[in-house]
Amino acid sequence: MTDINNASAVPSLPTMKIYDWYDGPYPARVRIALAEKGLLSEVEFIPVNLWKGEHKKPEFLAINYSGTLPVLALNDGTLIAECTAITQYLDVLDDNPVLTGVTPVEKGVIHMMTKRAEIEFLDAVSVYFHHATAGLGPEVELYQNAEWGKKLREKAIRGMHYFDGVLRSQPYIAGNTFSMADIAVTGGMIFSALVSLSVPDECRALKAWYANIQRRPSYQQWQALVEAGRPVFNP
Ligand code: GTS
Repeated sequence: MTDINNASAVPSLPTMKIYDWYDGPYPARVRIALAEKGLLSEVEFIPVNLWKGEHKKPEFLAINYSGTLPVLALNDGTLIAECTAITQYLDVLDDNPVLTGVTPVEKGVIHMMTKRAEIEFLDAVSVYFHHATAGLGPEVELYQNAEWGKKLREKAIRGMHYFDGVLRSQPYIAGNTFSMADIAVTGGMIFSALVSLSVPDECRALKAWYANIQRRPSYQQWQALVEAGRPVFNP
């Protein structure tokens, strides 16, 4: 794991800006990845206020057609949305990938487990939030389907049980080392806490894994930022 207080060893970094919202669970994934790579202080964060629906305005949709955060903007005009894509980009900048795998098998398994974390857990919690709770409020949530939201809440709980099973036989989501897949499940845990979706008591391996993740400097730096309530990271 890289020392998050060290400036990056990458010789010529592009100027990087990230559109995000400081305590959002998906943005958290990229902030944790940045911290793991020692790149947190290399990025300028541009807040996009989800609660005011700024992410659905034409100006932002021109940056990301999907109207979601985070988005990485490079100085040559390249825009990279999707946490997975951003993490992959950041991970190979220094030719020393530590989050997305080195061998073909590692890359394949990490990609699979990251996708599974999204489909079976994190995205399901997100649908529950947007459809079966007040979500971002009536100004932003223009269509809600509470029944669908409640179904996805059940799916998220099934996902917790699935990942608990995975973690009974290995220390991390994609095997023996921390990876992007752990960060994706961490996003699910962060979102679950925000919507008061408790991890079932019997998911002991998942709880133990999360306690371990929460001890990582990358997680702690993200948490300190959220607790300070600062929308923009300013080292
Ligand atoms: N697949 C996208 C990714 O991986 O980046 C999903 C991104 C996403 O849903 N981001 C949330 C968002 O923009 C940000 S947060 O809820 O975690 O803060 N949500 C706004 C919306 O209206 O869906």
